[in-house]
Amino acid sequence: MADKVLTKPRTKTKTKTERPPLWKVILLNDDYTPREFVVQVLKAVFRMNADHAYKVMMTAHQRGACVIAVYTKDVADTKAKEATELGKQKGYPLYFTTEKEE
Ligand code: TYC
Repeated sequence: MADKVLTKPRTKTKTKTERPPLWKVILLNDDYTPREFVVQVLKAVFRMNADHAYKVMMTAHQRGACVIAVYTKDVADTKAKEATELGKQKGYPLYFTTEKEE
């Protein structure tokens, strides 16, 4: 083949130092969701033990909001949606949101 183009295999390796941005999942306080239910959701969706879940719930209760954990965007969105949905199923206004970590 006269027009065949020969290319040399790449030998240089690129050094990747950038990590994917992380997203915070934030629990917001409300006046209606029972404390025990918030603890249950934190344990189920965010794999917290009882002690940690209680502390996070109380922080949101007293300060209005609490950062729960950081994940890649997909995981953060999915978990926030799932946890909010659990409250919704019970008729509670429990709300989880996400925010990009700077
Ligand atoms: N404030 C709620 C109550 O007094 C409990 C609660 C805590 C709700 C934290 C949401 O993110 C929350 N029953």
